[in-house]
Amino acid sequence: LDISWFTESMSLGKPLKVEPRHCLGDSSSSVSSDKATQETPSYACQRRTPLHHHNKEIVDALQILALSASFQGSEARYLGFTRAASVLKCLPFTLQSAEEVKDLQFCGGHSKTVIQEILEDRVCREVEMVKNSEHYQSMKVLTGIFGVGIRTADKWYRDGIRSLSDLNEIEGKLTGEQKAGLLHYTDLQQPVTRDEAERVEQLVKGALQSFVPDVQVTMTGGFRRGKQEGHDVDFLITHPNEEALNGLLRKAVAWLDSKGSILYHHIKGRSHNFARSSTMDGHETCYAIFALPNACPEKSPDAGTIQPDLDKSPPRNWKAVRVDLVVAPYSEYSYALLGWTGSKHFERELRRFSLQVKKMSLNSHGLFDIEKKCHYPATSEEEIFAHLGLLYLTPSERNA
Ligand code: DCT
Ligand code: MG
Repeated sequence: LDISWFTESMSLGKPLKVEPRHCLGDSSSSVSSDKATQETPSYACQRRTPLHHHNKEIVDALQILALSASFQGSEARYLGFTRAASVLKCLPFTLQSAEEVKDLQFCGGHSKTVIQEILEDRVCREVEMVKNSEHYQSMKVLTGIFGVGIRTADKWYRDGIRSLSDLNEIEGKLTGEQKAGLLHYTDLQQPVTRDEAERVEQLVKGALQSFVPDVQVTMTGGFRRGKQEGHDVDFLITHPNEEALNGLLRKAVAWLDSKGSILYHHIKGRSHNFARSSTMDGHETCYAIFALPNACPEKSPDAGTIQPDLDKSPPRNWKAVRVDLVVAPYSEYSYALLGWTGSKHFERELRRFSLQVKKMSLNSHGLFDIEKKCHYPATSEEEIFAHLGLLYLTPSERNA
């Protein structure tokens, strides 16, 4: 199978020979026509990755194995499966045979076995085993709690905790975040729809604008990449006048809280003394659980008639929704927007590319040239891609 047309489309219109440390946008890159299959760009930030693709079954399987590897603390295996899945998301056709991936980057070895099994048998035994394993199932439930990471969940697992009800035994040891996560577990397991995200946006904008009328609020994360559902709603807040941002997040959150819109919140202050060259993110951030009122409040049934079951609690007219609010100074806004749009794998690859290929450190505050020891200001995402010598990818092309 000649997949040069595919690799061309993946590599943003330019068939380029991938050298070690190759940078897609570089005009100096040499063109190779014979070894088209070596042309798959190494880094996900060099490929257009759409939201919808042609190999869902295989990608889902590889992502289950990636998740399972991360549950077992194997970063290398997590990355291996994630990279294979990410490359397949760019494939503009449905795979028919494992032969078709033989020269694709990251799709050899273990991943190829998985691809082959799914193509031949429709199922992969290893994936089925993982899905049925007690460790995977428990870790999925436990890491699904807001405030519980892999390390905590794994420690709990080793202490014999398997399910949410087992957590009653250690309730006193849970953090405030975890208690709130447990309390609203069922709601938070439900995906947030775009309609709900837009209603959260109205709430957030209303609160912020009551203090600063021309504050800029942008929905980021998966919704900005075109997803119709997400596990939370992410917002980025900025204003050309930095003074206007001082204390704004706390005031707006307190205002929402006073209206009963907040079930839980935790504000992480802005880190003033963090190294701008590090990959850490020091923006002021609020991690919250909102009580989002239902779109159409249900009318109380037959007001005035006697209710048969008076003990029944009234139907709830709200849903718990996870919300992240991030404040970025205007000068860092484009970097924060790029950093908070994701996907997670795309961001990871962008930072890896910056460091390995460009010797630059990228984070949500800026871009630092390690050799020249200077920062690159940017007023748009396009400028950041240009600083990195990459062709621009729209948010919907960053679903790596
Ligand atoms: N992010 C990142 N690295 C992380 C976590 C987050 O770069 N470890 C960035 C990328 C996405 C953005 O922050 C928002 O994070 P999530 O809400 O976790 O991701 P999402 O793509 O919005 O996913 P979902 O649609 O499920 O909310
Ligand atoms: Mg999100």
